[in-house]
Amino acid sequence: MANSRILTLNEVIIQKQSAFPYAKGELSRLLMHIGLAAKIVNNKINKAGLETSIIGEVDNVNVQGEVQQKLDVYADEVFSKALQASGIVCGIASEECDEIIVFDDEMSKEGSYVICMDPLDGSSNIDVNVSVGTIFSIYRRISPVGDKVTNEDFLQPGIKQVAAGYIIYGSSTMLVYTTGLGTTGFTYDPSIGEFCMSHYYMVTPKNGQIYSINEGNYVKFASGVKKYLKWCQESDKDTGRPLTSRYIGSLVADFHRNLLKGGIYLYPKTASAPNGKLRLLYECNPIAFLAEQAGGMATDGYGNRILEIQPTNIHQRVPLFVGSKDMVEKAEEFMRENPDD
Ligand code: P6P
Repeated sequence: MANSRILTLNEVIIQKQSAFPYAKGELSRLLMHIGLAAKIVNNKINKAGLETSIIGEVDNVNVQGEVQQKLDVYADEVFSKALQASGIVCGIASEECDEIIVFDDEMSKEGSYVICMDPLDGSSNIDVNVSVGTIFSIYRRISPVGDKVTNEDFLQPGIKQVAAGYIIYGSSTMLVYTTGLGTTGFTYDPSIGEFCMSHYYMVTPKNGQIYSINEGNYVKFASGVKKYLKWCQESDKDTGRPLTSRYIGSLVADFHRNLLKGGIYLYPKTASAPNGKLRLLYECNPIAFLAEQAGGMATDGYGNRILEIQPTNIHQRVPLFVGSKDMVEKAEEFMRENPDD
């Protein structure tokens, strides 16, 4: 029956476009190009274990000071080419590139959108077959159409995002995105080569039993974080504790699990990382947008809503507390009651 047929990513994108009466279809086309790039990268990742030419490191350290994986470079190239081919994107800020990527061909200069992206987040997990992800964040440019894109086009607060999402290359490959009308998930069906809608309107549980943090940094955490973690680990039947610790070391995988089951992901600042590790533009803002659209919450642990932080640098880092609303609020309570030493 027609009404029970699975809807593909492109069909849902077009459907949601109708909610924007003045939409010219550009954002829809852009999201479709992202879906295409995701299929290409997914195909390569699925064979990574077999194609020794694509796993391992390249002889380069990126602007983050992280050794680049071959698949980091590959994913960056695939998404950059697909986005430039869309003719709608005038530039990209990528985790893999020190400076913004300016598309200065005539068609792209007329583009209305800019993209912030982490082409392959958690890529150090590739060689051990752990889930990794691509994260993207879409803004309308603020510089005049026809001019070359500038840094200011990317230094917009997260509340200005027109869309955001991630692809998780896991036991199945999913694309999860929002345009501000809720968070929707699609599962890739390789038999037809399409992302098929599997989670129409994702709502994250208000509370949860999972906390995700790298406890190897425990001694470097602020006292508020330490006391929150101890609270999570104490037994208290009334509040359903102790909670469960789950940490994959891949933001997209940890966030996706917590989004579905309920939970909190924390990457606090430490003495050695005074602004935390995660990047505002292409990790924290898109994840925060998706979390809020699913009823969750995202702050820096100090009462600042991630989406309202004014960026000052395209690779700026901020601490991240994201997930179930009651859990983020509880962690924030410990941070307020135990101000930094
Ligand atoms: P750590 C991967 O490098 C990443 O950016 C996120 O995907 C992940 O959650 C985090 O860093 C892991 O960092 O310091 O715990 O290894």
